[in-house]
Amino acid sequence: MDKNLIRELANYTHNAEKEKREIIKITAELYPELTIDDAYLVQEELVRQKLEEGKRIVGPKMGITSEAKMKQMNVDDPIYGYVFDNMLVNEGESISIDDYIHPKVEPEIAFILSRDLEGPDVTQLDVLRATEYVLPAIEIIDSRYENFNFTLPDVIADNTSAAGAVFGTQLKRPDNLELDVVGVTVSINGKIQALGAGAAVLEHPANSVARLANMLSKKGEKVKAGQPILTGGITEAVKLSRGDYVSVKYGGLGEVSFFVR
Ligand code: OOG
Ligand code: MG
Repeated sequence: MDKNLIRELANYTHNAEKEKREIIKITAELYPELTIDDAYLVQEELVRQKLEEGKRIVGPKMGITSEAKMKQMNVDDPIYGYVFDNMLVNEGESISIDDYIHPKVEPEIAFILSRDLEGPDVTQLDVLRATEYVLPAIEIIDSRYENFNFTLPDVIADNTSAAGAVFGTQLKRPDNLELDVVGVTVSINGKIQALGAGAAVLEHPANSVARLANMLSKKGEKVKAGQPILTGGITEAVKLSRGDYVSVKYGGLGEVSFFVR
């Protein structure tokens, strides 16, 4: 794909994010031929632009790793993107709904590795052996596309809807956890809106990290030690409104919460 076109498409989603406004998906009219490989080139350019603006990568995120997400978004393959430092929300604090377009939340289990993992043959066991901590997390997604309507290439070129992340403060060693049978509830103002178990994510959240390492290896990249890795929404995403108190509770992993003002 032509360098100018890559830049044009990266500007398209990046400007929408900065201006907090909805856009029509790229594949509707702008460039219907966009492939998944092209879309990752657009994402790379978007990441480059953000780094140039002085933002920092906090860690990678996997998306569309559960059946619930595949059904809700009508797409069917795991994808990856990046969480940046300006997206971080401290546990227990509040966000302003005005800083987003149409935000939703997803309950996710995050991993922190003690050593780098390089694909293409990383397994679940490799991930568990390399995991220093797991922690409860909430991802805030905010697709720049109208009505969250996109194809896989569109959402990849939009940094997989990344808009916020709340990492829990309770870090757990993975040794005594069975992450596939960890249950999770998502409550808004005390009422449960979604629930699931870790196994919803590729049968075990560690598989999501393995998949990420194996996907990144196609670009000669690896999953780095020390960065929190979001493994993907366990349940469907839940829409946010002003005045919401969002609380996500995990069996054995703790709880993460924040407010929407
Ligand atoms: C795309 C991002 C999906 C996840 O955890 O599945 C994602 C979207 O649904 O807008 O982050
Ligand atoms: Mg997510």
